[in-house]
Parts: sequence; structure tokens; C-alpha cells
Amino acid sequence: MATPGPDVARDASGQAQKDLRDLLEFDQRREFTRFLMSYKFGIDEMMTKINILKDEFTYIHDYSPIEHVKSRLKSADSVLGKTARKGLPLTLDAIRANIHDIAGIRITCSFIRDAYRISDMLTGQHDITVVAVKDYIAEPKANGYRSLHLIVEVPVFMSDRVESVRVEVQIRTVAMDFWASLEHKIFYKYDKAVPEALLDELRDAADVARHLDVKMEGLHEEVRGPGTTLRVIQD
Ligand code: 0O2
Repeated sequence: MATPGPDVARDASGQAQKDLRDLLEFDQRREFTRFLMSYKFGIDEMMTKINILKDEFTYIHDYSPIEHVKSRLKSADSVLGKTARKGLPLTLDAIRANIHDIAGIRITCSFIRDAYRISDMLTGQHDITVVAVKDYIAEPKANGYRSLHLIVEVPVFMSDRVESVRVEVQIRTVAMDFWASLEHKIFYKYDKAVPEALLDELRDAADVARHLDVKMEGLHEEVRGPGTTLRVIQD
């Protein structure tokens, strides 16, 4: 893909993103669409793996560590917008190397130990390469956000080549997910300038969610017997 120049990329936002897309020649647009398509295939590959784990685990252990799975492919406009915001050159290589969440999957589970268990089961597969792990469960963000983030690469077999596609996988409990979706809505409602009192309340709520996770996990273990907890969770 050609590089229209840093000024063009820097100015791109909103309507300008569309103009930026209009700048791309027909062949470049085709190439970009094919590029994005590989991320959709990356999601498909990962979803197959996740569904196999879910079904097999349920069959063996009689319960599923996975409650819900959602996936999303970033739109072309959104990828171009992020490229511009990050001041990256408009090349496929730059986008591939610097934007990690074009393909995104969110896995919601019941218990904290399941988040790690799912992560271990995925990252242990020999065709998956772990690019980065951000453990916001062990080290929550200052605002209270908790989630386990993996950036992985999965091979996708195309008609004429094999591509390693990056996929961002967010794994969290139902309580963490409840908190994160509300925080996300509040963040956008206040256009990122959330009043301090509300931020304090959100931090409190994050703490309550953390206690709930620990409590529910304790109850679950009590009922099912001390299980295969992979990490020690402390209240
Ligand atoms: P959206 O709208 O969900 O896509 P990046 O530049 O994004 O690669 P970053 O920010 O260091 O680098 O990545 P990180 O910390 O792994 O966060 C990526 C995603 O995690 C975010 O994507 C959110 O989905 C989620 N996330 C991270 N921090 C928070 C938080 O404080 N609150 C909530 N609700 N979600 C969070 P996007 O692109 O920011 O947003």
C-alpha cells in the first residue's frame, strides 16, 4: 500500500477518514480489504479453538469455564482512524506491526481461575504464538479495570500463502465484564472527562466486583470440593 504522507495520515479523523479511504486507489482498497479479511479468518480460527475447548471441557468436567464469547473485527474506518491517531505511516506493514486489536475476542467466564485456565489452554497450543500478555487481573489498572489480555498470532492458510494473524483476546469474569462495560459507557458519556467523584465510585465498584469474584469462587470450591485452582487468589 502506498504512503500518502504523514500530514494526510495525521489529519485523518471522522469525515477525513473517509477522504483518506477515497485517496486509496482501487487496487490499494482491494489489498486493504484482503488484509482485513485475513483478520476475520484469524478470528474464525481462534473461535474454532475456543469452541472446541468449551465443548470438550464441558464433556469431561460437566461444567463450562466459558460463559460467553464475543468477537469483533475493527472496521476499515476505525483501523485507518487509529493509524492516523498513532501517527503511523499508511502501510500494511505499519498497521500489522502496531495495531493489535483489529481482530478482537472477548471471553467471559465465571471464576478467576477459569480466566487463567482458558489462557493456559489457548497459549499452550503449538500453533499459537504469544506476542504479549497484559495481566490486569494480577495488576489492575488505577481506575479498577481488571481483565487478562493476550495478543496472539495464529496461522491462517490462504489460497496462496500462510499468514500469521494477530488477535487480541480479552478474558475476564462476568463481574469484571459488568464493571468494564459500565465504565466504558460512563467514559464515553462524559467524553472521557469523568468527574472525580464518579471515578472514586467506579474504583469502589471495582473493589466490590473483586470481592464478589473471590466470594463466588470460594463458594464454588466449597460445593465442588477444592479443585484445580491454578493461581492462589487472596481476598
Ligand atoms: P475499545 O473501544 O474497547 O476497542 P492499544 O493501543 O489499544 O493496542 P493499550 O491501550 O495499551 O494499547 O491496550 P490495552 O491496555 O491492552 O487495552 C486494549 C483494550 O482493553 C481497550 O481497547 C479496551 O477494550 C480494553 N480496556 C483497556 N483499559 C480499559 C479500561 O480502563 N476500561 C475499559 N472499559 N476497557 C479497557 P480500546 O481500543 O481502548 O477500546
